[in-house]
Amino acid sequence: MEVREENKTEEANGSKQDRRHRHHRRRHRNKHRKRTSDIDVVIAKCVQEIWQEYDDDNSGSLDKEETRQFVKNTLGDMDAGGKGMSDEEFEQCFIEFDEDGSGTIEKHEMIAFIRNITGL
Ligand SMILES: [Ca+2]
Repeated sequence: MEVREENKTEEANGSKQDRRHRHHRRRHRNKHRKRTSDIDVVIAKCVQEIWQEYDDDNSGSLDKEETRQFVKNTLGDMDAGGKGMSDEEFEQCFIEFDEDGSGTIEKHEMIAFIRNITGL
């Protein structure tokens, strides 16, 4: 919508060549900016939803039991065998989550973890 309106304005002004050049540059910039912010927005929204569902005591971070529920419900579904995750596997997973070893998962640790497993 916004881009279309800008194009219209540019068609009224400037030479054909100028217009094409400017248009190309702007598209390139927009593409880059959009890609970065889209991922941030999606991950932030994802973390928001996780916290709404799993941060039962609204502490702002997930303790081990809250994280266990999240891992069981979310990552457990990805397990092709459907047998879920063993306690040992969960402990390993929690250590990876809890970067600073505080015993709770903060939002930035969840964001880092999501980026890590999705490769974003
Ligand atoms: Ca932590």
